[in-house]
Amino acid sequence: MSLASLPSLPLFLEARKHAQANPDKIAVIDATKGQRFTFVQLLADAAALKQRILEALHLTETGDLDEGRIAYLVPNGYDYVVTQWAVWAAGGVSVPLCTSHPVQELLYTIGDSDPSLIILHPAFEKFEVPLRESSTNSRRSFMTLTPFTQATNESPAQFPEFSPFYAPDRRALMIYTSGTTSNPKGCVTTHKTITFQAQCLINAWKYQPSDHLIHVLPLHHIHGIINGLTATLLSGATVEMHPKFDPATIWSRWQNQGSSTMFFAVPTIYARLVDYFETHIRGTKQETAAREGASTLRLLVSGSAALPTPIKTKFAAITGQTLLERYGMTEIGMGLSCGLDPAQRIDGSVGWPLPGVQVRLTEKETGAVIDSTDVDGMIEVKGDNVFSEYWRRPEATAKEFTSDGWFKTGDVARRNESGAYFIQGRASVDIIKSGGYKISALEVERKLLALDDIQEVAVVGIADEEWGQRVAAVVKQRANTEPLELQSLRARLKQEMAPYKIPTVLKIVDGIERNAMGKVNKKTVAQKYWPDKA
Ligand code: MCA
Ligand code: AMP
Repeated sequence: MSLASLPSLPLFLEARKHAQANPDKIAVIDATKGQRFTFVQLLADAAALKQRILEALHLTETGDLDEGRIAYLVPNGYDYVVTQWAVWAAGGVSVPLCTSHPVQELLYTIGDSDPSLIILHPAFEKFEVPLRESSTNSRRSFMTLTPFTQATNESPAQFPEFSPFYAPDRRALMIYTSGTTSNPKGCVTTHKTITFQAQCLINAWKYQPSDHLIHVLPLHHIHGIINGLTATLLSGATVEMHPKFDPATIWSRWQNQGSSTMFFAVPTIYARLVDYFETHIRGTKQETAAREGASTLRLLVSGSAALPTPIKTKFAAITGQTLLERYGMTEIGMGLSCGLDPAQRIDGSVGWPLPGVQVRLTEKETGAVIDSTDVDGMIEVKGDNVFSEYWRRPEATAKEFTSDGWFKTGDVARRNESGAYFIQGRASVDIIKSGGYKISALEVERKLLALDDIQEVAVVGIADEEWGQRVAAVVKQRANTEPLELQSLRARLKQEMAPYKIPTVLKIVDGIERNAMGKVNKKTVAQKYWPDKA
C-alpha cells in the first residue's frame, strides 16, 4: 500500500463521495489566502502530508503512527484542515495548539501530550526557536509546514488511493480543557466518538452539501473543530475559514454575498455583532442589505456559554433570526439542543437530548436520579458522544464518571414538563466562562501567586454583559511592594497566559477572609466586592 494512501475513515470516504459526485465541489475557502480548495485537493494534500509525516518520523515501513501524538500550531484556514486530516490519515492523535497561547502554555501542552512530532506553520515563526529547543531536549521531531496553494488547471489534484480503515476506537483527538484542578487536561476522543459527534449534529441540524459555513471560531476546541469543521465537511458542505472573528467582515459577508447559510458562535460574538450593527450599520445605506442578508441564513447557533435574553432579542429584532441554543462540553461534544424548527426554540433553554445521547439529572449530595420537573440537578451524560479519558490521568478520568458509567458534567440544570433543559450554572465557583472559554480560577491563581509581589489571591468570575463572566482577581500584596496596577499586571501575565485568562478586574485588599479550615469562600468574596455582579 502506498504511503500516501488514505485509511477508509468515514470522514475521508464521505469526502471522496462528495468529490466523485461533483469534482469541482469546494470543501474549504481560505479567506486569508483568498483561495478555494476542492474536496479532491483536500484528500490529495492530506495524503501527501501524511507521507511526509511518516517519512519525517522514519515510519515508512509500518506506515502507521499507531496513536503517536502530533502537536501542531497552524492558523485557521486550509493548512489547518490538511494538517489535521494528515495526522488522522497517518493513524496519529491530533493535538491542536491554541494560536493565542504564549510560549509557556504551548510548552505545557506539548510536555503533557508528549508528541512525537511538532508541526509549526510559518505564520508562527516567532515560536520556532523555543519549540525546536524543547523538541531537541526531548527527542521530538520538528517540522515546518510548507503552506498549500490552490491546484491549477495545469496540475489538477488527483484522488489518492484508499486503504482499509483501522479500528474505530483508535484515539484521534486530544483537546486541552481546564477543570477544577489547576492544570489543563488532555481530553481524548476516538474516531468513533468524533464521527458520532459530527453525524449526530448533521442529523439534528440537517447540514446539506448546499450549506456554506462562515467559520470564525478557534480551532483548539470542540465548537470550532467538530460543530464547525468536521460536521460541515462530513456533510459535503463548504467551510469558509477566517483567521478570527471580526464583526465588520461578518456583516459585510452577510450583506454582499448571499452564499452563506450557517454561522456558529458564542454569545460574546453575537453581542459584538449587535453592537457593530447599532454603531456602524443602522441608519446607513447598508442597513437594508445587511438585515436581509442575515435573515436569509438557514441556521445560526449559539453555544459554549449562556445566551443572555437581551442579546437574543436584539439579534432577532435586527435579523428576524431566533438563535438556536445548544449545550455541550469538551468531554461530551454536544448533548442538548433546541429544535431546528424555530417553534422548538425556547427562550432560556438549551433544549432536549440530541439523538443517541442520554442525559439525566441527579441530586448533588446523594447522586439519586431526579425524575420530577422544575428541580435543580447535576447534568450527567452517557452515549457514544462521550470522551474516553483524560490523557495519562486515569484517576482524574475515573473521578468524573459514576459507577454506572455516566459522565458528571458539573453543570446544574432543571427540566420542564416537555423535557427541555434549562442550565442554571456550574456547581463549582472555580470554573469561569468568559467569551465562551472555560477558565480554571485555580490555574489563574497559581500564575498570580508565582509573582513576587503577590501574597494572597482569590480569582472569581463576575457577571458581564459582553463576556458572560469576567475574570476578577482579589489580591493581597506583599509588604513593601509597589502598588499593583491592572495594566502592568496584565502586561506581566501575557508571558504566562492566553489573553482570555488574564484578569480584567483587580481589587487590592488588606486580607482575604478565610473560614476555620483556612479556605476562601469565593461566593462570599465575589458578593463582598461586586454585590450586583456575583
Ligand atoms: C480577550 N480579551 C478579553 C477576553 N478575551 N477581555 C476580557 N475577557 C475575555 N474573555 C481581551 C484581550 O486581552 C485583548 O485585550 C482584547 O480583549 C482582544 O483580544 P482578542 O484575543 O483579540 O479577543 P477577541 O478577538 O476580541 O476575542 C473575543 C472572541 C473570542 C471572538 C469572543 O474570545 C472567541 O473566539 N471565543 C470563542 C471561544 C470558543 O470557541 N469556545 C468554545 C469552547 P488587550 O488588547 O487589552 O490585550 S467551549 C466548547 O467547545 C464546548 C464543547 C461548547 O459547548 O461549545
Ligand atoms: P468546555 O469545557 O470549554 O467545553 O465548556 C463546556 C461548558 O460550557 C459546559 O460545561 C457549560 O458550563 C458551558 N456551556 C456550554 N454550552 C452552554 C450553553 N448553551 N448555556 C450555558 N452554558 C453552556
